[in-house]
Amino acid sequence: MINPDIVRDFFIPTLKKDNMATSLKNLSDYDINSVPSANGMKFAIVVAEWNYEITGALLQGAVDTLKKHGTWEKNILVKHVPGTFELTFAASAIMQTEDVDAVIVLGCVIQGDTRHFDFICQGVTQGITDLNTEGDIPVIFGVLTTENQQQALDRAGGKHGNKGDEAAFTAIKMVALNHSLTQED
Ligand code: DLZ
Repeated sequence: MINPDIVRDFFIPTLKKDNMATSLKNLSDYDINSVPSANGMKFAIVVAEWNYEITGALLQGAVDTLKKHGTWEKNILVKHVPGTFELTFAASAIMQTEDVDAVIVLGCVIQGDTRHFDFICQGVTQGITDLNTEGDIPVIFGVLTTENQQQALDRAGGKHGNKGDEAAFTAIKMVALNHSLTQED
């Protein structure tokens, strides 16, 4: 028997209707009423220090959005790591040691002259995917992978909004989903 609450959760779109094409997307433009209350939820945010003018802005967006939806500041744990590649280890360690409902990882990889970009992107994407497959709590992927700095700025509080906001409301929705599936009434 399908639980109608779960079905309803799945079908409330958060991103606005005309906001699906990546090139047009404003990552901060979402239906606020589609996001459940985050009151009582606990989050960890891991932030890469590489490109910190970008990732610091993502962090600000994520914290503001979590708080806007009712997360208490004392329930937001923030940890920094040197680069995006280290996000997987930190998220994994937090999952094993901290009492949180979700982990958000924030990073920014900007394409350079070598293939390093590809390896970092591939490594972190697979690493976070593995954590989501194997762990009990969601790990939200707030990593920008851009061709240049301007594209990153556009998505860190610029013309395409802030991917930190998107990561935060995604985290809240995933925690609500996880609780609806795992917690008894
Ligand atoms: C080495 C490196 C390079 C070239 N570029 C980036 C980047 O654009 N964004 C980022 O977050 N990190 C970068 N790094 C650092 C790696 O993520 C990692 O910290 C090092 O390879 C050490 O493991």
